[in-house]
Amino acid sequence: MNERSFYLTTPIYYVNSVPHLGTAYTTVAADALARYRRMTGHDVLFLTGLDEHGQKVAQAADEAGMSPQEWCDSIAPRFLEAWEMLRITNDDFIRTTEERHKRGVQAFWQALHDAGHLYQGHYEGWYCVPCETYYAEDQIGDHECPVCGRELEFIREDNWFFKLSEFGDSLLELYDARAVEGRPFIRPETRSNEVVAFVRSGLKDLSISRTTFEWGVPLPFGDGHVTYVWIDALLNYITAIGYGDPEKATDFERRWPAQYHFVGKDIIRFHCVIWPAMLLAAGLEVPECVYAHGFLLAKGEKMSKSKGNAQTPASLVQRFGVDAYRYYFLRDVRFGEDGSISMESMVQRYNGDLANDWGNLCSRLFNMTEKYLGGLAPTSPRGLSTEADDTLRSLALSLPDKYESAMAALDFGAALEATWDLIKEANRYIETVAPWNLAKTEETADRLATVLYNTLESVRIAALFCAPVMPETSAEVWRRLSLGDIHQVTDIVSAARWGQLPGGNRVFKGEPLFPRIYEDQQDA
Ligand code: ME8
Repeated sequence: MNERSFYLTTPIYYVNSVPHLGTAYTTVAADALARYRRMTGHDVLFLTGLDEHGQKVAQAADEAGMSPQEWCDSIAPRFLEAWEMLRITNDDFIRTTEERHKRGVQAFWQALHDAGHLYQGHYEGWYCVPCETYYAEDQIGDHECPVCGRELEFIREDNWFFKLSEFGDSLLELYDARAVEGRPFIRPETRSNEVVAFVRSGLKDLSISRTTFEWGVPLPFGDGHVTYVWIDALLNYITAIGYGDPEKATDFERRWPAQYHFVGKDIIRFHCVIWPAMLLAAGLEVPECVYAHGFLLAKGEKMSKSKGNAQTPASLVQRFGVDAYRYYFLRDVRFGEDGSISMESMVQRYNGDLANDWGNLCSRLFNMTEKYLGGLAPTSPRGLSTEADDTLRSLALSLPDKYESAMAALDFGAALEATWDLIKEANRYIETVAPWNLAKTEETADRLATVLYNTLESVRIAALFCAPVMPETSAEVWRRLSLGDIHQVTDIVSAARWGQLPGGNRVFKGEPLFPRIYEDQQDA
């Protein structure tokens, strides 16, 4: 594996729904990390995509009077458009109906079959079509799905089985070994208890094929059997990077294992139990980490389309702009935990953090540069600095380390907070040193230049660290400072060294980055 390779994935989303705040949440978080890792010089591969097989999709297509493929082809553009709107920089987009995927799935089955991990048997039991999940008799009450509450279907068919039950000990060893090495496989660590308890309670073999419908990847050795959709879906993480394609063997070597699978906590067992067992059976390495974040809650309930409590990403982006959208979800909801979202808190964050703190700082500063210095950045100051100068500068100097620790812990909120410490200090600095007073007499012209330089430099650095979360406005701030394209930065630590704003750079005032939203606009 390439040392700098950074392979990051989101779940592949079901095409029975269009993108919503939940799927956008995981995708935006993954995008912020991918962008940051590109800025730390990593060779990033950021994958997302669509889960297009299974009974649920076949049923949705049927209801719409389309073939399953036509149905998938009609939904896929909705995801592509949404991710473009949210400025998602995925490097690849996999659809499980693609040839590269189907070939990989079949190669995988053949490998497991040859290694003796599969057998034919008879399955009888309860299945939830919306969740595409089998449940044991003791998990269900009145034939209702323990997760979504919908009616279960009784399934009775001949299936192929994967000997999942043989992997319990290896999985427990994996969780333990990784924890001891300080690189837990399941994060946040609080979630691993649930998984460990489940594995300890004993694993049952898993039915991995279906014969009652055809919409899936055919097993290479079982007449009329198609792959159980969850197994099909999990394999996307390796088929996308060339598993099963001899011509892509080096790409696969370079990329696997993945650094992170970002998922919601609803699908943790598939990713932390079934997936690593499948990989162990195939003699493949297990990913570095599955990170299972919490649920977004609206009015205390899990947001979902069926409950009618979901805003759409498009409606919020239209109202707040894409950067504010991304900022809100990563700043206000602690990644890893459930978090309530509301229009009120979004307006508050927008007006407080973005319009007041960050937007105002830029406006005031660029205006003063125009007014007092003819719109040209001063040269790097020489001479003695004051305590206020030192405080500001040392905050800027400490930001890269604080930000890196926060991102390594996937604490987007803490990374943004650290950036805001600098932004707030820059605002305080302006208030304390009052450039408008220094501008009154020629005697303090040097001091005025120093003060504006220090603040411009802080803004230049703050924009760098805002960029993974707020790519548009950060790029705009750099443009207004006549700097290069912020998205080309591949060494954020060097770029953030103090004193690199070239004196004489033209500084443009521009329009407010985040125009205030007023109360009467709130219910619009
Ligand atoms: O499960 N809060 O796809 P899916 C936060 N195809 N995140 C949420 C959320 C909420 N309220 N609702 C959904 C599938 N999500 C399978 C995945 S992967 C091999 C196959 C996010 O379309 C979260 O990431 O139902 C969750 O795990 C995912 O959407 C489920 O997406």
